[in-house]
Amino acid sequence: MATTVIPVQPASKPVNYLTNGFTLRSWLLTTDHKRISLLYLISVTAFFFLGGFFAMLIRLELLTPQGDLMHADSYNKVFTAHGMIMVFFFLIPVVPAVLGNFLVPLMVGAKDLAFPRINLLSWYLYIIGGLMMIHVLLTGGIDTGWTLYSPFSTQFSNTNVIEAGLAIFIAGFSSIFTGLNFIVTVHRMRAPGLTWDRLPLFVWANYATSLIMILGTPVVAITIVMVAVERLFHLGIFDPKLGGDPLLFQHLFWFYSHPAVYIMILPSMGVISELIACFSHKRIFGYKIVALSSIAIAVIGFLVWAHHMFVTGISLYAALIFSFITFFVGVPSAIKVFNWTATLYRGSISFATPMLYAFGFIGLFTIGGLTGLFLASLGIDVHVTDTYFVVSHFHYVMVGGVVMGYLGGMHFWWPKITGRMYPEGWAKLSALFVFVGFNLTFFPQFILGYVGMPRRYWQYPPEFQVLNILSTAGASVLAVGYLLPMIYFAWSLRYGPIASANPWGAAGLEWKTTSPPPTFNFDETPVVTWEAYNYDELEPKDHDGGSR
Ligand code: HEM
Ligand SMILES: [Cu+2]
Repeated sequence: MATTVIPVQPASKPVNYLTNGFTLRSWLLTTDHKRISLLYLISVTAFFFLGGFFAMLIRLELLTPQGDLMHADSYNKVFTAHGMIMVFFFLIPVVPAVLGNFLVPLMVGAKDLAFPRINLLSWYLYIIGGLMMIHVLLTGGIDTGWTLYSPFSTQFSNTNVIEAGLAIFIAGFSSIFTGLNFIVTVHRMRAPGLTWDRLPLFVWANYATSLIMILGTPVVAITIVMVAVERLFHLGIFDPKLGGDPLLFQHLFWFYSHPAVYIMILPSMGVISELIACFSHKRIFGYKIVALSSIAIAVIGFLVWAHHMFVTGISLYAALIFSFITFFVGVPSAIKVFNWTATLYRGSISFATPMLYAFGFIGLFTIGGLTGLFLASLGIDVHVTDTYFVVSHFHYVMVGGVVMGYLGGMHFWWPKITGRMYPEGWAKLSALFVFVGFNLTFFPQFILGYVGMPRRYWQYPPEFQVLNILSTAGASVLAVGYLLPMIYFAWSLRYGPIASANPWGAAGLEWKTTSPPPTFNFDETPVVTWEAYNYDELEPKDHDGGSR
């Protein structure tokens, strides 16, 4: 009698987005948003450490008042390299392109972003821009500062301004495409039942960021083209001798670059909302107003650019008005901070590493934001503009804010991204290093600026030395804090405990699929019938992660 024998399949590991093809080709030509996110993760991290290398050169130079590590020219090139790399190749892409790319489709319950190929194109544009920037550095560097101020950049600098500009221009398109992709995805691809008022705050934040990316980035792109055109053809755009106006450059530049600081911070704020909700096991207090405050920031951010120009000779009335409006941009940020604090109130708080970063964020961002209000006050700004006070302000928001949010998010979603837990003890230690190192680096700079140390000088009077030494010492501690996660994250890829689908007991669609997720994210389209952060209905976990 014939019996059909059904061959027994050897137990194979389930296919997920990581195991779905191992060739270089399957990575470099992927259209999977999760793989593209990892491509960004690797490249953005490389730029972070390159920018960090230049930061350490700056801090070493400033250890002594005489400036004996390098010449003035090299110093100009070093701080320009630091600023351009950190702003355009790290801070702007880091959270949207790494975490946003990974999470936005998962959080809205979609299979991928709306335009997967454009997503891949974005990464290539970023890489092309980045390689051009590196080429500039290898062939003599550029000395204009990251702001490229005219007339220096257009008439006097002998360095490669055009290629550096082109690098930024191309990276800008990467940013525009990412923004477009997010906007269309959020509008068109939400899972059934996922209404706007159920959307996770991280998605809201990326949505608002995308609006700024699309509306603002073309302005800086055009400005850079104008710089190139003026250098190449000597047209009078910014040069007064030819009928141009150097202030026009600053207006155009800051019309993008002020909103751009919110491109950097908003996604991190979104991360913080997710962390605070999860680790205090509560719905975010005032969910709606926190969501709308992202949009408010995006809108008001476009109205205040000239607060970077108080001492350029703009009319006193213009300065007064810009000073006045600048105070309003603090309001939505303050709303977020207040509402996070209110969420913590009576929450069942756990102190896992991501939450430590969230606390760090709140503290440092608050200092950064409040000193922003000092700078918004006309009289104070005239005193401290172009000093280390400003340097400290923006590092508190951009490093204290953006990087804290990013690291918090990386720890939180690491199990989702890799399927492994990181070692909690090491992570807490490095969070401590980051926080202490950060404050030791940048707090002295407030005082330095207040007592009159100008930024971008390579020498200084000896009385400023003690504070500079403190700052350099802090930078070394901070560097250790940033290197440690590299090591233990890499370690955890092999040795970390296997993570369950939802190791933190978190709400949100991304936790409803496996860790790491399958290629198309969900086996069947999820249907949402609950509010965001429905923590009341979820079992609390004791939040040490791991699989139980
Ligand atoms: C709370 C709201 C904020 C206010 C009121 C504010 C205000 C200001 C003002 C008035 C200046 C100009 C200072 C000067 O040049 O003399 C400034 C500089 C700066 N701010 Fe803020 N700021 C705020 C938040 C932020 C955030 C969130 C970021 C970044 C994530 C940021 C990044 C910067 C940068 C990069 C500069 C200096 C740019 C340069 O000259 O190189 N600020 N801020
Ligand atoms: Cu600004």
